[in-house]
Amino acid sequence: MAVTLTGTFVLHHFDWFEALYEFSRRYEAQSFDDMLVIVLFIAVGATYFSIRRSLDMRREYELRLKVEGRMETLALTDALTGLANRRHLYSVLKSRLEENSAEASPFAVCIFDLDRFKPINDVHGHLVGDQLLQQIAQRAQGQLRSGDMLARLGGDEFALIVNTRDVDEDISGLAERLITSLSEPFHIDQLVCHIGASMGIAFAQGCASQTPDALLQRADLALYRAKTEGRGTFRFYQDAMDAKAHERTLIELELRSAVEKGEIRPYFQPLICLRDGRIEGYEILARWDHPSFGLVTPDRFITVAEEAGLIGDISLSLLKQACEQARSWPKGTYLSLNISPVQFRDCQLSTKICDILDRTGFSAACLEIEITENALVHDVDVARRTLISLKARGMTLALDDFGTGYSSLQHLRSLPFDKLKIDQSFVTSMSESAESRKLVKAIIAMSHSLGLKTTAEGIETHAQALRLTQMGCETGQGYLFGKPSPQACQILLDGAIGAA
Ligand code: G
Ligand code: G
Ligand code: MN
Repeated sequence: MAVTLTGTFVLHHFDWFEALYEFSRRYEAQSFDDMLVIVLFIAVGATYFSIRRSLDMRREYELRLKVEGRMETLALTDALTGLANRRHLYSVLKSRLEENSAEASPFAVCIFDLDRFKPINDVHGHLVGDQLLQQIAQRAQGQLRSGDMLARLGGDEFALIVNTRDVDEDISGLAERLITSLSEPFHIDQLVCHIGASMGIAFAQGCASQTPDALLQRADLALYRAKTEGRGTFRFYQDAMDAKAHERTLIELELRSAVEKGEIRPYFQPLICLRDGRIEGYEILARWDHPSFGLVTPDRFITVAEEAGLIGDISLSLLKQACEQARSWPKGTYLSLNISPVQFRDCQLSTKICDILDRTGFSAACLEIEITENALVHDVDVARRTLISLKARGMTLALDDFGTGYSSLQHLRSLPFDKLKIDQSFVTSMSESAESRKLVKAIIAMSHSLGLKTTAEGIETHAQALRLTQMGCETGQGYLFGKPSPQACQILLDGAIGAA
């Protein structure tokens, strides 16, 4: 039946009836049966080809669907780990935030990033780094509850959508579990890698602007806090962090023009010879005299300046101003300048400092450079090169805040330091703790045996000054002798040290 119908349709549609008539006239001699066989043959053929064509089209369509689906999956997947990527996370966050708030199930976003991943990648190569990231993804995935979503944002940064039972469910347990599991060693071939993770957490509920960006930014702020407060830990977002980030942005904006306007000025804190109470020099301490913020202390702007790449200019500007002011000081009075670890990356540092000394006529022999221990941690070879170059030009080198950072005694022996500044935390605790007194005594003895002089920071009482003098400490600094001030105080401090 179908064959007949199709045959009739084809014959009609393509005017083959006429052709057939012509054909039958021409071949009247042939029998009707033969004709019918031919017609049927044509109909069957046409049917066969149309079915085949429609099957082909259907296969092509399915293939296209499959390829499109695969491309969509690829676009939402991180190729290395197979986790969701940033785009996927965004779209999930967006749709969850758009859910009607009454029905929406509460959730939190965690961002974590790895501690000590970069050195492994740098030292052992990207292949090892890639394998490590894959193992991390697997291990982190193993800590999640079903329905939670793990994504890789890029590099060593991951994000997590955690479903919470109620708006203020405590998810510290999960955060702790995850961080602990990532701090267990990873094995890659023969290699054992120790890394760790820091995490920032923000709850979707209570986030005023309900956008993925706002939520991720909150988790990021909390992560930043976790990292600055010791790594290997987690922090929940708090509104105060937003205010702090806002202040930071404001400070960075203002800081750029502050150097040119001369708003960052040197303050001077006296360094006292403990033997005779005379001022031997001054530490240069930065102060920002801002027209509306007032006097800004370095703890609020030095880190910003370091991150914004402004610390080099600030430091050199302070040195220039200080050298100019020092022209009227007694000969031989020295200046002590703090150099940030960031400045060590500038291989022109010692040349730039010498240019200022030449221009202002200040002697290199009267310039002391203070470096914190952390400057030596990042790249001790770069630090060594700069230190040797500064020393070769006649400057003195002091290791600042000794005892608070990560330096090893090896650094003290192998780098050309002249002086060690004992951190004020030791000096402060000397009065109550016999242990601290022993420690300070040991530090001074060790410095002397290495041929280094010592300065004690944060001296506030006569008793401290006296004790340090008896222990053989050469130089003292602290509120007892003078706070940082915009003018160098040219007074003799006879008697300040009491019985010394
Ligand atoms: O000045 P204060 O007295 O508040 O100093 C706080 C901290 O800021 C100290 O650790 C000091 O070393 C640092 N600091 C002060 N001035 C400078 C500077 O010019 N450069 C750098 N790198 N650190 C500074
Ligand atoms: O560069 P350094 O970290 O050493 O800077 C010295 C810091 O110690 C500055 O912030 C300075 O204002 C502060 N300071 C200096 N003397 C004293 C002191 O006697 N007591 C206290 N509490 N702080 C001091
Ligand atoms: Mn200092």
